[in-house]
Amino acid sequence: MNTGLKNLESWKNLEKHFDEIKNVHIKTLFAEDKNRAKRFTLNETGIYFDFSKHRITGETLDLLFKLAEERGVEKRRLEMFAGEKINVTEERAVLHTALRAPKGSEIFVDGKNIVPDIHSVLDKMSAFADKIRNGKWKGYSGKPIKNIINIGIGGSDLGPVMAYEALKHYSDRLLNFRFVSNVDGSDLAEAINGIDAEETLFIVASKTFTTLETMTNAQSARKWILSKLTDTKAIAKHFVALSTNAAEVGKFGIDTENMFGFWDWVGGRYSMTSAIGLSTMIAIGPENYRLLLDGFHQMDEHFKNTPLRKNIPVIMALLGIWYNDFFKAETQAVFPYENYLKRFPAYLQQLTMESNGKQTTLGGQRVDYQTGAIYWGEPGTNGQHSFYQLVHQGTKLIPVDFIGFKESLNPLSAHQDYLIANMLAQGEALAFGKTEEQVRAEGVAPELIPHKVFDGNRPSSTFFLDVLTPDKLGKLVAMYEHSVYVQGLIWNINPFDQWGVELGKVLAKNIIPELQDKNTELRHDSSTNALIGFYRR
Ligand code: G6Q
Repeated sequence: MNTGLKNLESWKNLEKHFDEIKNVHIKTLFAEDKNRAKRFTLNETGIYFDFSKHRITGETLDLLFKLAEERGVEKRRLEMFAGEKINVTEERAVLHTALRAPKGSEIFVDGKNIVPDIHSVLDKMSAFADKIRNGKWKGYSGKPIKNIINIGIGGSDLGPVMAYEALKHYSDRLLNFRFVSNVDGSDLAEAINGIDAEETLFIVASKTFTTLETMTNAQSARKWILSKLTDTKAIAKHFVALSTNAAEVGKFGIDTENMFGFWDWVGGRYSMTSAIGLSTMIAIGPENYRLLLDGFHQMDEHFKNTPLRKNIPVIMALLGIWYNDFFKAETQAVFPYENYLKRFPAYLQQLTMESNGKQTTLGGQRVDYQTGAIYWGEPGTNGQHSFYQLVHQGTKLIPVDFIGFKESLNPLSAHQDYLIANMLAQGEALAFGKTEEQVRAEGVAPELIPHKVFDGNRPSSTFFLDVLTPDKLGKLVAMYEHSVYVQGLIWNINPFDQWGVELGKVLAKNIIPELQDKNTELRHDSSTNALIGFYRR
């Protein structure tokens, strides 16, 4: 089926251009242009973004920007900020950017300015976070809270865990944070192991408040609290909810006074700056949390107002299209050289893959091109001692995002120099490689020469920042959020729905009673029937 993307003039020109450039080596591109690094670097909002080590020329970028223009990116980015219902399959506005809009801004949904409500939730969160942090909020038996356990999954878990880990340096070390997501009982069991119920607060984070995993964990947590504190009045002191569903929160027994709300125009994986960020706020304090929001907002403004050619998320998105759709690269690696960002790749996996892992255009046609790449990654130097081998000498083309910071939050002798030297060396090695001649000149035995050759020509972006602060984290997350949106615009898909997660949930609901009642007749395929039989026995 022809969806029209490939008929665009810019797309056709990109195809032709790809044929001309596909075998050109990054080394040649650098040799031909002494100004290349400068030409292909931006320094915006405190992010130094070097995209010179890519298999692109000025012409490639011109054509990619043309593609973005033909797809209406300039105008359509504004539709998101204006609250248009761009999530067409769910008929919703997409306004995570409003969550970090400064007080006094005006953003309308169905004729109502939503900014005052956003700030009143933020104020309520701040007051609550302060009470936990200064010990004024007491558990049922009068002890202050020491343990905070966030129960949530997907978008109600990955943002909070990632942000907690990323900003641990700024967190109150007298508080102990844990995150429970998996319906596997071991997750909750380990989270409550060895801690005192009297000092524990559960944050039940669920937009819908109906998610099987979260509700199952929350019910078991409730039983645990009651097994220790016996009185149901204890629930009000040990449970708060982050949700859009007040009715279900009430049914669970949580006082809606202790509920922090958000709205249907916040998608799960875009919700870390909504009430879902409560655990982050308790950890780092309201002031630092405001800095985090401010960082997000600065990147929102950059994306919204900056011409495409100077726009970091737009360029990232277009480079992704270039590799995904022309070079047919299947994956995109993200390697942070900052240990606190160890959960950042996992967070990005949901953001990118749940958003752009789509096969249907906005108009309902099957796409006739590749959409979202597989995102993966680990902190840098650890990766070097495991999978980088494949990135350097394997048979697959893997574009890489390196993320590093000049300053360490824990300066220890020469650690930071070693860390950053490694990041820079990896980008250099990937791009420039090592030729047969160079290997031979080193006196390597002839039979080993082919094993020691590095072809290079492996592309990477480097994002270099000064130091990991809350606002820098906000900028980095928003940068990826917006690049995901731009890719969605180019592919004409909806990055804001997630129908692909439904089928498995429905089938699991059918299987649960079959596991519990051994006498029900099984009507699945022979493989599923046999597996259920094995479990039953
Ligand atoms: C994210 C998805 C999904 C969602 C979880 C949790 O965009 O919608 O990951 O966040 O399924 O949903 P609840 O917050 O409703 O429990």
